[in-house]
Amino acid sequence: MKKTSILFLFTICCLSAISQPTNSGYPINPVPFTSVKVTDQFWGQRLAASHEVTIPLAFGKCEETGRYENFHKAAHPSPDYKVGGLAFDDTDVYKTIEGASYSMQTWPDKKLAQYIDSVLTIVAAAQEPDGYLYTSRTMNPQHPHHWAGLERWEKVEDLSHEFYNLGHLLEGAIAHYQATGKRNFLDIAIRYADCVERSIGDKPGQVARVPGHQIAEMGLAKLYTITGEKKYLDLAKYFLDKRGYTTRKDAYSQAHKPILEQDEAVGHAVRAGYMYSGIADVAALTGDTAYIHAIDRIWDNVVSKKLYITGGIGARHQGEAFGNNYELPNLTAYNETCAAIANVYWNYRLFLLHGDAKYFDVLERTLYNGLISGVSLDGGTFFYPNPLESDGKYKFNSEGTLVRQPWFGCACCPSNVSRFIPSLPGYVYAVNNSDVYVNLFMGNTADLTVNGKKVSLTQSTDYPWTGDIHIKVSPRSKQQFTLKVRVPGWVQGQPLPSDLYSYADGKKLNYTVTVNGAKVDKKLEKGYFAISRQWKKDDVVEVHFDMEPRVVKANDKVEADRNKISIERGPIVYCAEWADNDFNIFNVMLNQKPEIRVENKPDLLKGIHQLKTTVQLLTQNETGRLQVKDVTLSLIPYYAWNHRGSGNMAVWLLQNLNGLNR
Ligand code: FUB
Ligand code: ZN
Repeated sequence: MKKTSILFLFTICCLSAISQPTNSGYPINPVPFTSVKVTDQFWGQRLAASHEVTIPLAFGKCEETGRYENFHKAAHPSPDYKVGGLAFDDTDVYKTIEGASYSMQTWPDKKLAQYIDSVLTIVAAAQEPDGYLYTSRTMNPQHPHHWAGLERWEKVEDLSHEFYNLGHLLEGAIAHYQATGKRNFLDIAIRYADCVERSIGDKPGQVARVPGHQIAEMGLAKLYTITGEKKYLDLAKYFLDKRGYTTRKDAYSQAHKPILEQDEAVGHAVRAGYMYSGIADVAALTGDTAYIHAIDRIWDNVVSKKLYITGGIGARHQGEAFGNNYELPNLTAYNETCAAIANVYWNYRLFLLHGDAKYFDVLERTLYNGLISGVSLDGGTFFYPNPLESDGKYKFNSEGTLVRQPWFGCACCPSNVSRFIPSLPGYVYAVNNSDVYVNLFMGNTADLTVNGKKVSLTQSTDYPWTGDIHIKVSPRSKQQFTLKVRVPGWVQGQPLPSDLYSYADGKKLNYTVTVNGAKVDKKLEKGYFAISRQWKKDDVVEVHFDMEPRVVKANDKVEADRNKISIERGPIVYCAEWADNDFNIFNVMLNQKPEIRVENKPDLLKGIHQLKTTVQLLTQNETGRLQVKDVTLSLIPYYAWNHRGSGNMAVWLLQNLNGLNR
């Protein structure tokens, strides 16, 4: 038999061994990352950087920093081992394999696949006979990691991260299985999930525990969807239902009250974002509307009171946590990169539940700004916090460095970037019966199934620099369906679906849609331009969004942004940085009606559109008298800041003298 047919048979066997796969439970079906090939300039660069730099770097760091060694040690335990590092270091290995699995869809890579298999052999060897997989204990059970306690699960509600490790193990293993059809990672993950499922609960012999750090809920719900085994969904729901009823009862961990009573985003932002995502997954699969109401309420709170203009969440350094309502400081904004990723997960799931474009408005804002600011353009260095202002001196802690770093002692952000960026193709489209959603704009080719029939879509665009998008729609044969093109809030005059921010320049942007050259009447459904017709091969949809620089003001209740404005264009939030301006950007006053020019700079920061505007620069002469002169202020996309060293940077810029009094 030829090699290829052996592989084919093997793949089929692997796939068929999974019993009764179910769907995601969401009314709207994601179009998976395996069906979309990105051909885009903007995202193509990021995906290539992820493949060529981020993922090899993360694997290299896992090796160099002893993360693989931990699995080796767990395979051969010894009372002499001193358990160091962090109790969730195993997850960096799982997250990097997850990212590599997505990435290999775009760049099939036999060597990488073999490397992953060799890593998985080491991981499998570390698993205890009953499935328990936690190197921080197994390598030396008498002296486990000081966060773990002498008994399994003893400190899982505090800091042991045993369930957090399970969550990332499941996420990584399922992505690997979906991408490769191989079960070597999935089987490890199932064995650990079974171990937890047997141990946790209210039955005799079990212990009642919830995760100190959420994410297992998402992983378990996903495991249910691919295996059809209800016990995994039950465990995910148990973790949620039990929250607030065990010994853990604090806001840091969103356990201050039962989930159904929560209406404000509090505590550690990554924990929160993962929990809200897990709630959405479980609600979709169980039809529990009370859970949906809870996350809808919390989402309203975030979007109207706790979201940065960059889409970042988690204002406070202390506890890596949400602040109070309207507490959105700029210099000290924490905005962990992982929290931005969690915000994308959550908003994506709310879209899948409700089919409303407003969730993608939040997602897009986060994606293009506060998320990708967390990784350098070359994919090789990372930010942990993502502040909206810098004086080139303020540092959060050892991880809150002044320039992006290749890795951190706590490497959650680099490894999260490793897994998130290559998963991006999975966010572009979605399908619900005869509705096809176009949610993100980027060059790609995609194969969708609409009402059981194959439809190909080809997008080409220069987005986010222009608002022109060309979509070729090609069903195999003539087919009736509705193409729903998202009309972003920013083109409809609303930065976010709340009154937290508003445009302050009085401009009105326009947008048009044509099909095969003929204009289509505007018919917006939940923020989507809906085109229902009998589609035929090579139909062409042309979308145009006016893209102009916009002036944004924050709600007056946001003290940090009073008397200031920020500037954006399309989905991109801009900032002023020292490297483009040979004066102190904190001493400039923007005009009341700034005129902003757009300049295409293909050679700057991997190609950007720069914005320029005339501002008044305040200086003092030798006697201390104020002097005012007009200068040109240059702005760059916020995501691209800090590529030329550290120094002054600001997203919110002074527009009124009153701002100086604060
Ligand atoms: O606890 C695991 C990860 O470490 C969290 O998600 C991050 O915020 C960091 O604290
Ligand atoms: Zn992180």
